[in-house]
Amino acid sequence: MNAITNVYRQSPFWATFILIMLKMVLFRQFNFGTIQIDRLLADAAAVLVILCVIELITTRRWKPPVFGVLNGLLSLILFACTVYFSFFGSVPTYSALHGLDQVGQVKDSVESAISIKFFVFFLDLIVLLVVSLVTIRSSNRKNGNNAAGKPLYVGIALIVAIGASFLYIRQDMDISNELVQAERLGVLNYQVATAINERKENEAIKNGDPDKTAEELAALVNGQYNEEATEAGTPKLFGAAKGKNVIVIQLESFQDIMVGLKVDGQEVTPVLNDLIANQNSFYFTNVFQQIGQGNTSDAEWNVNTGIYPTGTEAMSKGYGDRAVPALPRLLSEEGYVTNTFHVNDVTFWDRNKMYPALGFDKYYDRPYFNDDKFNALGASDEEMYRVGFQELLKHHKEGKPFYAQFVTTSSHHPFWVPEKFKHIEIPASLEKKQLGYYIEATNYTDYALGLLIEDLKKNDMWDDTMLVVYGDHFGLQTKENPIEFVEEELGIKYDDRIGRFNVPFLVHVPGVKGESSKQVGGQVDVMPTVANLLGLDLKGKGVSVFGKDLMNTTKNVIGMRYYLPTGSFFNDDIMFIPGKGFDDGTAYDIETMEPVADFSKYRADYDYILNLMKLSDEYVKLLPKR
Ligand code: GP9
Ligand code: MN
Repeated sequence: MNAITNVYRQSPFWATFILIMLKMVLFRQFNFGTIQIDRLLADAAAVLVILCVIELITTRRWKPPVFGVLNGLLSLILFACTVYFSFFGSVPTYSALHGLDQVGQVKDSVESAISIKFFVFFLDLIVLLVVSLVTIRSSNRKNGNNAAGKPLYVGIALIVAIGASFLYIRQDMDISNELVQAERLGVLNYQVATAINERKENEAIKNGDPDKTAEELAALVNGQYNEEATEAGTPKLFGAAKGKNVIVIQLESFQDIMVGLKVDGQEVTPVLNDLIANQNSFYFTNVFQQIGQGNTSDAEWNVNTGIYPTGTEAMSKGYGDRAVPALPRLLSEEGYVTNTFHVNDVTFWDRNKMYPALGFDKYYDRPYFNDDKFNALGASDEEMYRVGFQELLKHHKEGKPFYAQFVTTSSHHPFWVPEKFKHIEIPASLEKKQLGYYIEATNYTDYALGLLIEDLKKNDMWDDTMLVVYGDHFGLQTKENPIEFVEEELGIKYDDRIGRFNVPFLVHVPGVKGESSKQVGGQVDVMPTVANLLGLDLKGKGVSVFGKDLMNTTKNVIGMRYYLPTGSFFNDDIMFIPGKGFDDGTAYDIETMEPVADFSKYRADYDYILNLMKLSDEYVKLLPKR
């Protein structure tokens, strides 16, 4: 024991360096699955910068404990980043710290992302702590209060390490794929690269002009992807729901695979199935999630604004101080009452800022609902609809058209449905499995929606109301639901990207015969689609959107970031994920989900989507403050 203490006391710098580098190796293995020596050198440079600074500013006596604390801090960062990676599939940047206050509420989800092996990051610390406690009394305390030793060498090492880090960062600065960039630079240098890029972007935007951005957007879209702009006349179904009430339902963690699925002969989504098969709804089977760091709240943002989440922060947090030309704001101007309903606290994900930013007149959150203790987020979906419907009925009786959004939560991870709320029997093979819980939860969500529809019908409101339904994001974690297992249990074709990111999108327009469509789309397409049906002339109002009206689209490209690296897109044929750039990327056929070897003809789509998302970021950053 004394030997360990002595080694550590003699050279806390080197001991810490070696220990942290071992953890960097582990970090790469856990997250990237590979360890390359040249990449470890990038880590080493960054670690040396930190250690040299500490070495220079700490007196000898304090070095052992200070290096110990530093080791602890870095270990905690590596541990947290690994847990985050296992849940989101990306390396977090410093901006994810904003979300820390939310962690308590999604405790169950965080716990499920922690694997016992991740605790190995703390093993040495435990050993060091125990050993130093045991030997502390017997240690001779001849370490005086000297200044740091050999400052010249340390200074030179610091300059070399900063220089090396700088060179690494400069070389990989422009890689748009965050995952590749993080892997190449290492977790620490990656933070620096992100900060530099963000600063550059903000500088450029400070001198930006919203009209110029709108012009560039029009040129980009008209140049390549806007066939409706070249056609004469009004778009198809323009104003088909003009003056109607609008109810927009966001289904929590709802994947499209659940729609139409049967288990043991029972329909999992009888209500949605009925809307599609018997009630003439439009149903888009190839729509994909596009949320960023704000998760559920970002989906609310996407569908109301048609603007991409920047991915670097929750839109509610970053842009809650703006006046966004979103559907609620535009419809308020048309005389609509605009309400949103969500059983959780409105402060969760800063919705208290986002809702006014989107232009909602009023929000209904936790205090408005009787807590029937459905799950950690609060009351059940049926309680949300019960309260919400009473409000809508009032508007109806007062003759006011309304735009109402409902954000469901009953199918939130970990998908446990209290016994008395269950409406489906899952097969024995799925008992106590996440997939089994997921079926029960999505089935309940569907059931509760059915209650709202019944209320609307009973009160003669159904024929005056357009209903829009979509999913916010995936629910099934791949770790707990291996692809073969899902395919075998559900008897479907599935994969963990195309299949997992595919969410339902349905629109029921009273008196209009809808149909199912394979047209590819994303959540940013919801706003222009709904606007067209309501007869809102976005262009005429000077509103820019970054999605397309799916009723008038036959060619589409939508971008995804955060859950996939920037530059990833879905078009009508493939899902594409870039490597360092386009050429070393990978593509999968949307229909078969099989790899596509030659994707060279889609290069223009890659350039287009990078440009489009850049313009979207510019546009949102230039939006006026409220
Ligand atoms: C509920 C919601 C949580 O308030 O924000 O959903 P998540 O973002 O964890 O999917
Ligand atoms: Mn969600």
